[in-house]
Amino acid sequence: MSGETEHSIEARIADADEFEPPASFVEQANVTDPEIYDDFESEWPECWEQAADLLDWDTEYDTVLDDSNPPFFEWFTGGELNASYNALDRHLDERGDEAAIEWIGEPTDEANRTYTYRELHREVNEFAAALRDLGVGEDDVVTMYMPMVPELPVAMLACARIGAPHSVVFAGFSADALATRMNSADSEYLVTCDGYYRRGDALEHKAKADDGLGGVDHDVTGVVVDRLGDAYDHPMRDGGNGGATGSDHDYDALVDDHAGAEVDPVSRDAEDMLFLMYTSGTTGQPKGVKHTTGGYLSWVTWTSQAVLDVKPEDTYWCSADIGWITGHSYIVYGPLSLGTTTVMYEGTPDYPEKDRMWDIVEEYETTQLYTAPTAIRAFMKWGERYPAEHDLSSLRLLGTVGEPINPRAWKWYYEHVGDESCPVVDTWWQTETGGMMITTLPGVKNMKPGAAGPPLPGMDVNVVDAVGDEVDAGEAGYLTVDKPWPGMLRTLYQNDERYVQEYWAEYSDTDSDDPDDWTYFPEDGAKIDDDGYITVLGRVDDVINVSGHRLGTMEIESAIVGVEGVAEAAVVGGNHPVKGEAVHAYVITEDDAEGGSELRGKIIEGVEDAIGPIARPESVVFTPELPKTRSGKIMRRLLEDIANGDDLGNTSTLRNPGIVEDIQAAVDAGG
Ligand code: 6R9
Repeated sequence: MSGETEHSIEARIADADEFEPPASFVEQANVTDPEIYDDFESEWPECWEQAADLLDWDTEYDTVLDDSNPPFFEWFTGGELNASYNALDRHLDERGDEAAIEWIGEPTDEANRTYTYRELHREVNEFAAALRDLGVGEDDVVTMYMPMVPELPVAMLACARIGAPHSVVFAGFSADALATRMNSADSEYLVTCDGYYRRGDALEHKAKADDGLGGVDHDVTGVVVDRLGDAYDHPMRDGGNGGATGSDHDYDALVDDHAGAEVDPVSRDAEDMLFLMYTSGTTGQPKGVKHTTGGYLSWVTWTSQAVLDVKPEDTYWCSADIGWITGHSYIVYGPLSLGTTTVMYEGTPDYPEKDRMWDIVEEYETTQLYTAPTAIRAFMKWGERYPAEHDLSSLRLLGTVGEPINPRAWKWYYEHVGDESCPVVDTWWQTETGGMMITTLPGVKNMKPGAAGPPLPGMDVNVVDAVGDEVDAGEAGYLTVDKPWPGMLRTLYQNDERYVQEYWAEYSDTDSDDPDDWTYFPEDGAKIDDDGYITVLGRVDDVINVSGHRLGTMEIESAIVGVEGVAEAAVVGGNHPVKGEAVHAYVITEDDAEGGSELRGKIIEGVEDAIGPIARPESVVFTPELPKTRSGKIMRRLLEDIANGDDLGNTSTLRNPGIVEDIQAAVDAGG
């Protein structure tokens, strides 16, 4: 590149719409053979034996795919295995003294914690023994309401060891959200934490957990991790707590009491539940997505290897929170199954300075970084000098997940973080899919900023119109998946009917028992180009994606109408330069009362209490009416246009066309 000025490099990157994988990456990549696409297609579904072969099975499976009862597909049936054995025990001989987890707390003056595979194995065994003593049996759902502390993966793997499914609730969710999820799963055990650090403050989490337990309708045995020490003298329950009676136990004391204990990993049927993860959908009730042991673990292990190029000697970093599916699949299960070192960071990217991420990459010589577009847009805003101050040459691959990434942010990441020598994988997937579905295989395919890429090998993904016919290249349509895959959700917890309704009814012949008549609908819009690269356009249901976090408009609306003085509310997502989308609320007051700053404050508080600070509305606009169609449906599309400052187009089909201008005027006047 000699002679090329800084400016012209930028211009070249800005103009390019396709990038070849860097040769230095391809030379060493886990997957480099382009034939893999044709091979997987012709060998489907047996191609997925390759994924299952990455695991150790106690009993070999006899059938790769049982599709006799669609859409209740089953994978690797007859097989038995244990997820904690695959993540830990099998690495002990060769990698026992290598780091499994590098945990970095937010305060910079605190010692970081390294868990070797042997140490992690020991603590998982001890905690598994403790859980059993507390009464946890196979198939009992254990809830975890924990921030990014190492005891979270320990608890997940301890549950997996004894065959107890876990249900992790994001620590930023509210007490109410915890109660809803524990009630829905009939979960009688809660592992939680006294608190954690956020931008220098010690946040008191335990009081919030107790608040949540007040809304749980059965007894709950608790375990509390002491993260903050003297900084927070946290309450411990002893007997009563409103709704849920029960007592709390100190995590460290339990582990000490079981020092040296060994617990044989329970052989789980491939189709046994590994965990539940609640996620937002169209209705107010969160959906309990069920993932299984064999299919899920195969899927996240295979994709970690093929897409994230994980190797045992790597120091791999996914900066998601384990409270979301990305952390489950790509901080815990995928990387540990491959025996690599996985990094866990407690805090935010801008504490104490805006270079914290780069500081960590440099210090730990991180080889991969997998993060969200919202973070990349924030890095861009802060400026290129922060990554430039650090040696990031250890990085080999970059990844993004959670929302569409705009080409400008993609290129910034590629240039300023990856130094043009790391492929960027833009990975499309969902809580329900378990792991990645659409993205480039980084050692094989060219990258096109803005497009996630072609479907992974073995995937049958299409972009169709409203009646299911494939749309032409370049046209917007709906994403569909026509063949099952091992990592797919199996059902919604105790609600098979809703599972069929939510994901299959739209494009399937639901009376048919021919698997070819069944199509999975992820509720995303998309378009496809002539090379089969898919650009995902975003949700087509009532889900808002704020900083890569899925929020249901109905959940937010019901929180708002729960506030005294509110009669009706509509919530939409508007564009936001950093968060991707932001929440905008349009509210009708009771008795035509004037909405003022006091009510606005209560509405914001109501949303934070019901869901969490991530759902906090960016704007609250009071209006005497909402725009409605003649049949009485709220025209959210128009409210979105208002939120985005777009032209309003045709409003004549409204029952109350004048209202749109009134709302617009209210917005212009500052709400
Ligand atoms: C893994 C995860 C799923 C929704 C999904 C889509 C959006 C995720 C994306 C993407 C465009 C990508 N999404 N990855 N959109 N490009 N690379 O995020 O799961 O929290 O369930 O969200 O996120 O809209 O339907 P989840």
